[in-house]
Formats: sequence, C-alpha cells, structure tokens
Amino acid sequence: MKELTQSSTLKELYSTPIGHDTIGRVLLQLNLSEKWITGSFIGNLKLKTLMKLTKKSLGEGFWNALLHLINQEKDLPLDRTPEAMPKEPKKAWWKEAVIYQIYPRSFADSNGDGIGDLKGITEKLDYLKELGVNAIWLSPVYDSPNDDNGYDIRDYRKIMTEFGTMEDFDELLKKTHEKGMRLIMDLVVNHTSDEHEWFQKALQDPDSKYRDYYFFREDTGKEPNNWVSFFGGTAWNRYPEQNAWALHLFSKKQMDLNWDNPNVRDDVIDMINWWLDKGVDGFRMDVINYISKEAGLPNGDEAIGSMMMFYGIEHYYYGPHLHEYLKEIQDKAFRPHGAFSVGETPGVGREMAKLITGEERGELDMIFSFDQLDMPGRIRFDYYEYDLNYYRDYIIDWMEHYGNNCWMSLFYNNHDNPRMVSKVTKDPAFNVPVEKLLAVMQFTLKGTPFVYQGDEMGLTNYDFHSIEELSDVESKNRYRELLKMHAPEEAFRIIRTGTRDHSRVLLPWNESVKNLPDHLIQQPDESITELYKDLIRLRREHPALIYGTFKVLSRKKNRFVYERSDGSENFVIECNLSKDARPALFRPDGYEPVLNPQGTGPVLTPYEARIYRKKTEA
Ligand code: TEU
Ligand code: CA
Repeated sequence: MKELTQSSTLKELYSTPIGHDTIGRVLLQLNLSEKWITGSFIGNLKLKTLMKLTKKSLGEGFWNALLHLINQEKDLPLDRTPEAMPKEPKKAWWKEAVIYQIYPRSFADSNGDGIGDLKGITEKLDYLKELGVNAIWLSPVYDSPNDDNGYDIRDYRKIMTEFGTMEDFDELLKKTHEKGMRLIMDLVVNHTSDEHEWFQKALQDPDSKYRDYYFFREDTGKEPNNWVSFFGGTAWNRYPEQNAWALHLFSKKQMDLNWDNPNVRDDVIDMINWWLDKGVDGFRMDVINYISKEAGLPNGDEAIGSMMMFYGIEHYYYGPHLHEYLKEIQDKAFRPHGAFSVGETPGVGREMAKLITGEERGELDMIFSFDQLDMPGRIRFDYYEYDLNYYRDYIIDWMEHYGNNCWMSLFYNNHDNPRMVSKVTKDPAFNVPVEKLLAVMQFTLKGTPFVYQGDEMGLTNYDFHSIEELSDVESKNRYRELLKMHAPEEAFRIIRTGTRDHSRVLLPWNESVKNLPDHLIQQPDESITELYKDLIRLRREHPALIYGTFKVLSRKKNRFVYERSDGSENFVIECNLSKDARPALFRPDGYEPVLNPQGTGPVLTPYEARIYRKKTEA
C-alpha cells in the first residue's frame, strides 16, 4: 500500500481500513453520514487543507495520529466485492452454534452463600442443553482478589475459591462435553492482577526478569504520560518505595503486561496450552486489541482523548504488533488444538475487523464490536431511548460488507452493559414485545448468536435504589468522580443508567436471591424462554438461517424486512421497529408463518416480528 501523506485526500484516507473505521467513528460521534465524505467535495480536500479547516475542532494531532496508524498498517483486506468473495461461507461448528455467556458470580449458587459457583453451573447444564445452546462461554473463574470480579487474575492455573476447586472445574468440563456442548474460557492477558506472582516479583526486585513483564517507569515527579484508565483517573500507579510508576489501563490492581517481551508471550502461550490440553474448546479474549502498545508510550493526542474520552487510546487500540501477536497465539496454541477464538475488541470497526478475522489471515475466528450498543453520540451512561432503526442500519452495513470469509457475532448484552431492552423502551408494557423482537433478529440474522445469561428469562434493568447496592469497581470510581461536579442524587442517577451491575445481579432462580432486596428480584418470563427454545431449534433445523444469504427487502423508517435463503429454503422476516402498530409490508403469498403467535393479519402490533417460510411445491 502506498504511503499516505498530507497531500493525500480525505477520500484516500477513508479508503484504507484504519481510515475508514477511525473517520467513521468521528462521523458517528458527530452524527454525520458517510456521504459527507464519499458524496461531497469535502472528500477531495487534501489533508493539509483539512488540517487548517479543523484546527480548532480536531487539531493537527488527530490527523497526524491517523496518518501514522494508516501507514503502519501495510495490509489491505481482500477485495470483498460479492464477485471476489467465496460463494458460500466455509462450514464450522462455531458458525452453527448458539453460545451462552455465563457470568459465574451471578449465575447459579449451589451452596446458598449468595455467590454463583461452578457446581451451580454444572447443575444447570440440563437447563442449557434444553434451551438448545451448543457452547458456554465462562467469564473468568480463575483465582483473583476480585477487584474487577475476576478480570484481575492472580493465578491463571487456579480456580477462584468462592467458585470451587479445580476438581469442580474438571467435572463441569467433563459433563459439558458429555452433554454434547463445548466450553469456552475467558482469556484475560492484557493485564494481570497486581497480586500475580509476576508482578509481585517485579515489585520486590527491580532487577528481576519480571520487571520487564510490565510497564514500569522511573518516577520523575509526575506520571510518565497522559494516558487515562478506563475506570477513571490516570493510567499510572505510583510505587513510592520503588520510585516508580506502573501502567494499568483498567483498575489500579490490573497491571498491563508488556507483550513486546518474548518471555511474556511464551508464558502466556504456555498457559493457554495448559488449558487447551485440559480439553477446553476455545477462548473469548479480553480487550485483546489492546495488547500491543506504541513503543515509548508517547502522550495521547488531546483532541482524540477528548473525543474518545480516553487519553492515549490511539497508541494501543490497534497497536503496531497486534496482528503479529495474534498470529503467534494462533500458530502456537489455537491451531494445533483446533481451538475457537473470539476477540473482545473495543473500538475495532468493520474494516479493521476484516484484517483480524479474515480466514486467510490466521488470527481470530470472530470479534465482538460494540458500536451497536449505543446510538451515535451517546454513551452507556446517557439516559435515552435507543432507536432500533440505528441497529438495523448498523447490522445491514456489516452484513453487506463483511464478506463470506469473515463471520459475525450477534449480541445485545454482556456483563459490561445494561440490558438492551431497557435502552429501547422505558415503558414496561413494551418489554416483552421488544425482547421477542430482539430474539427473532438475533436468531435469524447471519452470524453466531451470543446469549447473555438472563436474556432468555426476559430480564431487564434493575431499579437500583442507592450506590450501596452497586459493587462494580467502574461504577464506584465513576461515581466518586461525578461527585466532583454533581449532587449525589444526580451522580447516582447517571451511574444507575449505565452501571454494569444491571447484568450482574444474581439470577432469580437461585434460592439465595431471597437475601436481596425485593426490587432486585425479577420474575423469569417463561414465554420468553419458550420463544428462545423455539428460535434456537428453528435455526438449528434450517441451514438457510445459518449459512444462507442475507438480503434486505425493506429498510423504510421503522421497518426491517429481510430474506435468508440457501437455494433450497427461503425465509422472510418482517420486523416493526417501533411502538406504533403498522400495516404489514410483506405479502406472504406462497409463504407460511413460522412461530408467529400474534398471527399474520394485515397489521403488525408494536415491535412485532414475524417469520415466514416459502412453501415447497407439494
Ligand atoms: O472489558 C473491556 C472494555 O473496554 C469495556 O467493556 C469496559 O468494561 C467498559 O467499557 C469500561 O469502561 C473487558 C471486560 O469485559 C470487563 O468486564 C473488564 O472489566 C475489562 O475488560 C478489564 O478486564
Ligand atoms: Ca456459592
């Protein structure tokens, strides 16, 4: 790829993967359409002109950082035009699977101490089997001081005491396999706990080989750079006895590993192989796109920092050795074991994702991208009504451009987010229809559905009453920061909107849930669970819903009508994305309704979703 310079045009920048996704992100933030670049004179402006024009708003730093990132990525994704793509996606178990995420602490409590555990999960395997899921992704179960609920690992080869023992784990793995399901572990290797042996040794002895496992910098009176932590404040912790700082992109107890040190990579890869040898089937890889940091850890650009809310992010969200390190893990651990991989990659957009998940690249099978979780210009702590028209456009964009040698993950919820249903509607009367609509789309769009525990029970956000009811480190730190500018009620109101605790309350089927205040106990809705079972079965029995082509039939405002077809079968899904009843657009002549309890009359009820299948000639 030719080197871009300040004489390159905005269009040229936008035609590169990094340019596309980064500029796309800015457009999103500003709520502007892509046509602003592709369809107007602005696209033909040279970078140097743009730099002058945006001096006040973005500043030169932004464009220089972008140029640097673009020029660093020498690869281009394959030509993804339909003609250039394989006609059909390759088959794989994980494309056919429905994966269920378990957050162990709040899933199932087997001994009444109010904390979910491994035995609890084993006891629920039949439930999961009956639901129809094919694989479980376990959020971290490793030994941890729980500063960030297990995402701060003290010992990668030990089970967290509250969750049980290694024997309990082995039993869970064995039973999961016996029931024909797979087990995927969480791999948290961007950072370790500060209580991990490596960090402890590094602290105790500055000459130890472990010192260079982390980012230690000498104390010269202030933080080594301006990077901030995702959980608030500076990304540096000071160790006064040492006269040194160490880097943590997350909490003060989650120390970033230095992946440029080959010993770190060897040790991590050994650990991965240890689990794979045990028989686990793959990994969900925590913030895996953050592992490679720009050499010298330069200051973050202020304009980017203010826009993205995090100073320094351009120096590690798509770092210089990311692809190299991912390939190394694939070559030395995943491929030899036939292991599955899905990367958690905040900030990675469609084009960058192709360079990470393209089959020809040998990096990861799939990624989670997060831009569908909030509307343009919004963040998770904003109280607003999420418009499903945005989700439709987002998903169409990916489906039409990702290509047959990449594969999407489909999800609305996880342990880091409030429930999607509560973003879409603030009127409890619409909770059930919205949940059903989301489920229909999740199991009939093209990709692998990830169900988050409780989705299938119709769980919504909780009505938290006070900050004491929250336990998440992010919520607590953020609350403390908000108090500097807001009254306590207002600060709590903001936290309540976005807190990760919405998805971390103990599931209502537990006996020990009784110890929670009443407003933190929800009733599972069986009609939702039944629908999940039906949809999962439908998807499993009809390959057209898995590998079939995806075609948009209507994307008028508040409408989403699409077709899935594999030559032998043909499905049409019609969705009403709004809270008003609307006349049906699709004329189902020659089609029969599938799983449509609301009937197939001429009018769609609020948020109704219908599935039709083409009748086969008898
Ligand atoms: O999350 C990474 C991440 O960037 C976010 O989803 C994050 O939790 C949130 O945006 C904070 O602002 C992963 C894990 O899923 C999360 O639970 C961990 O806390 C985090 O990494 C650190 O390991
Ligand atoms: Ca327990």
